[in-house]
Amino acid sequence: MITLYGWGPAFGCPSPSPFVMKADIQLQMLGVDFTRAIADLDSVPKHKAPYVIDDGQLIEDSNFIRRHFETKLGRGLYDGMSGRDIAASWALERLAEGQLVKIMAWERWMKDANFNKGPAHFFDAVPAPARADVIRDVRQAQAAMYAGEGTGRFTDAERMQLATWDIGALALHLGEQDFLFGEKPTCADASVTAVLISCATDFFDTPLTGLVHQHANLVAYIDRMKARYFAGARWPEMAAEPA
Ligand SMILES: N[C@@H](CCC(=O)N[C@@H](CS)C(=O)NCC(=O)O)C(=O)O
Repeated sequence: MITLYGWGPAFGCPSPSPFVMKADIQLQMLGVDFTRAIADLDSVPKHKAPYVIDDGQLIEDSNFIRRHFETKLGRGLYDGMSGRDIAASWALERLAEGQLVKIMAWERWMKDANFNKGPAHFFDAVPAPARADVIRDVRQAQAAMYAGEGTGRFTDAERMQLATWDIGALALHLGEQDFLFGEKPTCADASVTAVLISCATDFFDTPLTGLVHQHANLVAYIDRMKARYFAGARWPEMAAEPA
């Protein structure tokens, strides 16, 4: 029995977490038969989702989930790709989930209006008397983290300039193709789509939505990937929330 732990639809996206979307897509790409369940972050050492339990074995982190099943199944998401395309694939993944995702998360967590309508609800289960303090502490820790790694030191305009370059590079690479490396989806499509969906949602008030929608090819690509991988995805009701 294989279970992917994460969270289902929220914020106008198939999951509030791009990493959960990525792992979900990659498991489907690999042909893994799995079910979905709500994550309990306190139950896992890294305190992050996605994680998978495969017949009692815990695998944390989307990249290691992918590696676990590639090893187990003896087939991989790079199969058939040239070395040059594999290198480009990894670079595109890192651009999306190492850079652009930080700007997306900053928009959700650091802008009060966005936070209040979105991530604040992750804390609805915290007893009311403690909730405001918990939220304040978590957001202060997030702000310190963003300041430390640099995203928080840019002005809004600078952050959006960086996002414009990131999103523009993804649009240029995709071009007229259906998927990043041609007619069939490959590894990086999972990660890139997950982050683009997270940026493009109109649930939040952020320039990122418009930056993605400026590129008709990206909008069509997102729709294509959503129809292929999320039309039939079934999640249980949220019973635990990310922190
Ligand atoms: N590198 C991890 C990133 C996972 C991640 O950042 N997950 C977030 C949700 S998007 C999370 O669980 N955050 C909870 C926390 O940091 O406490 C992966 O690829 O799986």
